[in-house]
Amino acid sequence: MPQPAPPGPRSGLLDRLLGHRADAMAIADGTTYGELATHSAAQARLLLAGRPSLAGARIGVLVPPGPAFVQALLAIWRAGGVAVPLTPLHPAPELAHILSVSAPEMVIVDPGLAIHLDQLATPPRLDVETLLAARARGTPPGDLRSGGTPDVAPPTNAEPALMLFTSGTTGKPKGVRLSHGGIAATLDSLHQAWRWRPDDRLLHVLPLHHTHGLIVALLGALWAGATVQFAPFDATAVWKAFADVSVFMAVPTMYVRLMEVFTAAPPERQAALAAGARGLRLCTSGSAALPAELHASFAAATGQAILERYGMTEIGMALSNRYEGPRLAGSVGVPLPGVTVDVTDDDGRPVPDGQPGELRVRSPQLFIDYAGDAQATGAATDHQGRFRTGDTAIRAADGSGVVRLLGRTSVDILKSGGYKLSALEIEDVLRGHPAVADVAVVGVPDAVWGDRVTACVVARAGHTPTLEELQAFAARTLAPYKLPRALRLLATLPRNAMGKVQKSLLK
Ligand code: MCA
Ligand code: AMP
Repeated sequence: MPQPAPPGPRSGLLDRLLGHRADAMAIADGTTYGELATHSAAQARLLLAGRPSLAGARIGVLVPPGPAFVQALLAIWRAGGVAVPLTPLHPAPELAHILSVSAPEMVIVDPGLAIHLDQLATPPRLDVETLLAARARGTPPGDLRSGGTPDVAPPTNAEPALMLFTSGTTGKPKGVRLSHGGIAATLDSLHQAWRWRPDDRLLHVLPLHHTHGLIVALLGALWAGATVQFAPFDATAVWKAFADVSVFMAVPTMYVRLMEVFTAAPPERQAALAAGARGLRLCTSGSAALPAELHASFAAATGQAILERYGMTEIGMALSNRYEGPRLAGSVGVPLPGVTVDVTDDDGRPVPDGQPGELRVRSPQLFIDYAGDAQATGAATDHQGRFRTGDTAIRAADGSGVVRLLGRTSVDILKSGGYKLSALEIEDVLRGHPAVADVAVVGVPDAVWGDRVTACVVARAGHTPTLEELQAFAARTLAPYKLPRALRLLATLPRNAMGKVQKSLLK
């Protein structure tokens, strides 16, 4: 028996993504918005297999960036499911953790990536080609909005749409549940702030298992009815592609790589590269601090003032430099539409402008919860409903409201190439190495990566572990971007009277 649709307004996110002009180009390979809408209806029906709704069931997606990923995402959402993006960068133990927390009822898999699931006890797999073929079998297109498929109950704004995994100060990565309404709030806010246009074309080079690549970039463009051009990140190719696009979004490490290519090029080649970049409407940076010198060198090369913004998996996007400018190097700007932020002391009381404190955020974009972790969810927000970011910030004393970030309140959270890492998670793995008696992981400032993951190791008697050995050992468990990039062998780790490692001394 079909069940009635859950109460509440239905997903504004889906309404928006499916409501664009049918002949407008969604993806640069030629996929139109009309095709995304009609095919995803047929594909949703395949996932439903006769049920009225997936009713919040999780569906894993191990599919590379491209039109198939977008189709899978829309199909899952139309069927009332929660998408869990997976990445082949994760070795089996990390995938196993994600699958254990998210407990998907099915994983949609690209045949080329299926090998990554082979060692794992996974739920049933659906070959993405089979999903895509749902249109080819001539399933009549339906339209959830017009009631063309009365057997399907569309999701509401309050329902979960995504589960994204992010590192915290304790334990393994947590599954952050984001709602349709929360994601829509992020996209609506960025749409206003950054003046997205339907004739924009986004060069998309970011991974899709995090907020930056998935929500800010991919869905940001699709919300606007713009065109997405996917490409793996390659600095030389990006310079070439600039001439064909209007928007580019990246983490600071990518701008470092771009400037390496530019600096190494002879003058006439530099002129050609710069000419391509000059036509961009918008270049943004986020996920980690963009060094002021990098902002300046990119501007000198291309005439583009990179617009830096700040966000977090749990809070969506909170702060951004103003589109109209000035785009201040070393600052993350002012609250985005719909967002309010406080810079507070430990008790949550706002500190005066010009003084540092913890950034706390109130926003319709906030997450639902950490999946299966009520305690962590409760601790993340204060009694006023503000999310405690763990980022230390300062608001300019000149009354402009402009915020600068000073770092993290916890030394155990690192950012490498835009990826958030838990020092404790890496330490736990390294401690399992037979030559390691004790270990502390710290982030040492690095011009390319932001934080350089540095393992400070006390070796067991008679052992001298090398960096390569530790990397090879940890690579069985951890994604490549979490591996230590430097090793310091020490006789002891500095500890305070309580026995806690003094990481500031190690750094
Ligand atoms: C790759 N490597 C890394 C990293 N990435 N090492 C440390 N940190 C990393 N992030 C290693 C590889 O394992 C390899 O090591 C060597 O560097 C070269 O690899 P390659 O892939 O060629 O690196 P790259 O292309 O030069 O640069 C990496 C990258 C990548 C493209 C910048 O890290 C990346 O895609 N970062 C984006 C992360 C992201 O999207 N974060 C958003 C989180 P070896 O030589 O030993 O094999 S969402 C978020 O933060 C919030 C919401 C927000 O505000 O956006
Ligand atoms: P994630 O958990 O991957 O969503 O990462 C969120 C964290 O990235 C934030 O808490 C910040 O520490 C960091 N971050 C994001 N944007 C910026 C930025 N523009 N400058 C400095 N740090 C940033």
